[in-house]
Amino acid sequence: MVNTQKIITPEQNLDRDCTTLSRHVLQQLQSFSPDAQDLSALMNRIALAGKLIARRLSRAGLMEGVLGFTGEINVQGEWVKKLDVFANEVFISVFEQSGLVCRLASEEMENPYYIPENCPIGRYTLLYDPIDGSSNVDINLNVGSIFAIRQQQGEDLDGEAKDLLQDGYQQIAAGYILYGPSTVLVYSLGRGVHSFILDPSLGEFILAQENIRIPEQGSVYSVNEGNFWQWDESIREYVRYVHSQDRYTARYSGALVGDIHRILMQGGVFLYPGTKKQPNGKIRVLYESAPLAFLVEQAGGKTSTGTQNLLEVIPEQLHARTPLIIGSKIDVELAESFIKKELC
Ligand code: FDP
Repeated sequence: MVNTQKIITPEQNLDRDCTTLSRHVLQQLQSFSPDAQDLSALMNRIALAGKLIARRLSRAGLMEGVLGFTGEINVQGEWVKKLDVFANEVFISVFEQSGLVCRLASEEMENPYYIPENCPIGRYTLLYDPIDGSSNVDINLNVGSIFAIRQQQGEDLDGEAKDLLQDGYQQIAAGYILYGPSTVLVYSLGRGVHSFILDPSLGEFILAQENIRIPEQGSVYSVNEGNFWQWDESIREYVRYVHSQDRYTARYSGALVGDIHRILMQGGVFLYPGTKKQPNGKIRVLYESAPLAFLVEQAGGKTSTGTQNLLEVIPEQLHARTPLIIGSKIDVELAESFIKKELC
């Protein structure tokens, strides 16, 4: 009789090496020190927020209170969506009683949110955009969350969080969660960029790709051309040039995280330049451009305001904005060259 029973080795038991996010953080830091444990726990909490938001999004349209507007206008002067409020509160609730974070600052809140019970021990501040690309929510397209972790400096006794008004090099970690066909978490601790995919059956983010490198040059340019006549002539010149080149194609999803994810994987450039009405553009320094610049630079890409490296930008206030050019080195330099030419 032929023995058809297969011998399954431990490796074959698993589809792949199931490295979880918390294990990966400890591996990255090569340490089990209290600081490493804290960062691992912090990333775990951010992942938990991502899972809760992904679950809510997957039920959009099936349950009350997910879609549509609240009827309020936020500190940015934008209409608030119900999901913005939900996601903002999710990040707060996962950090309450965590002992990890003393302050959270978000695009949705005028002032930082303090968690006094964490303060004697929580030395970290979480900065986040709970839902990036909100206009996509009601039509079932991708959205994201963006986050950065900074060390609290000083006691912030006046509650003004002035220590946050520093450049992007002060970030200890940064990343985003992309809620698309699958939920993907991409992060960096300043030691390369790594991506994880949420396995819904396990409820865990599992390592997908380590040390992601952004191609030096790509074929995608991503910009809202609806603003064409609102831009400076230099940006218009750049876009006309791009139109004249066979090698470029346009992609713009309406959610920065989705467009950046494409560029991180395949190369290209994303731009949100200033406009006549908003000379600094739309993208917030602390919650969007600095965290994404941290990732893109770690992946070997380039970031710019047009005249300055994005990580060097020091915001004048918590909700400051900056023009954004970010992506593959050669593509960013090309866009920059049009701006610098006009300045000469
Ligand atoms: P949203 O305001 O919908 O949250 O920075 C926010 C952002 O979306 C980006 O995600 C997106 O790329 C951009 O704004 C879309 O704005 P425009 O409609 O002005 O292009």
